[in-house]
Amino acid sequence: MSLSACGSSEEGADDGSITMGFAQVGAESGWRTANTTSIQESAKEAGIDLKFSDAQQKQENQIKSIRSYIQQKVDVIAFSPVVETGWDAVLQEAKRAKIPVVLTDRAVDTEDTSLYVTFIGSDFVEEGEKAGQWLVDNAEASDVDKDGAVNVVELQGTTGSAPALDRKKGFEDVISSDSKIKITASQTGDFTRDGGKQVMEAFLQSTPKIDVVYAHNDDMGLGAIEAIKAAGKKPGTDIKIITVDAVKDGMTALAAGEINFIVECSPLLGEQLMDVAEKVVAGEEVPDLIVTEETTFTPEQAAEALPDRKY
Ligand code: GZL
Ligand code: ZN
Repeated sequence: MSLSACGSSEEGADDGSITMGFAQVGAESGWRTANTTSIQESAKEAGIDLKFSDAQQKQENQIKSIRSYIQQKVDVIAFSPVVETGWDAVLQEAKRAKIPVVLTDRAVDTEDTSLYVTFIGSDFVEEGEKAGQWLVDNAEASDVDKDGAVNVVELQGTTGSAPALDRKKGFEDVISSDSKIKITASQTGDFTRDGGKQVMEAFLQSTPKIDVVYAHNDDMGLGAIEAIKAAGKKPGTDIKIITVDAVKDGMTALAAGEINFIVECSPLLGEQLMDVAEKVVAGEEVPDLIVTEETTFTPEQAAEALPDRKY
């Protein structure tokens, strides 16, 4: 088999550059768009040949992409699993093909941790705890209704996804310390603005008194704001809103007082991913968990941070 000057044999580029196959969840939210940009730009900067796919939030599409990367014999596979379970078979295939797999953003729930090299992303339970702690610290008399309760409605992320499961867990763990705070309704809005709006419309119809919305991401919170306004109520005042992500549109609503508190979840994982990929392909040791640094924002802090926000 003759190799052309660049010798692009089927083993991917053999001119020392690395070929990565990345199977992205979709393009469901501002966070996801920023995450995709970070991955694509970082690959370019690192000189890594990136093959990229968008699964439109469907697990079977992500599995198909991973299988095609295995066929193409890429040097490394990376992906953000849309849900936690159902990955063992395809990850076994990658292992048999001796292609290392790096998880970014969302985790998988598997016994066999040899199926991936490392996980780069946030601690979603901690994000939920930060959201719950803000509510415990800031629930005030105006939020308590006549029967002494602070009624929370929850807009969950994608059913079965690590961020939805863990942000719920962290939030509930913390608010359980204050018997006044109750989650009176909880439903998935699938991390999209439209999903958040539709579920919030239903909550406003069915739930007598809503004091607080806890949305697992900014986009669903922004959808809830549309529904709250359409119902003639003031978001951030009549109904308090807590979200997670801190993307530009969320931070803008926060600075305007329509959202009360945002827990940051950084989408800028690209650089760390490319660094890990280079080490993994070179056979170097990498930590089996790389947690991203992130903070929280009040309206004042959002107003200050907005000018320099990259996404
Ligand atoms: C979190 C990420 C979530 C974001 C949502 O790391 O998986 O998915 O919070 C995105 O905005 O859709
Ligand atoms: Zn070559």
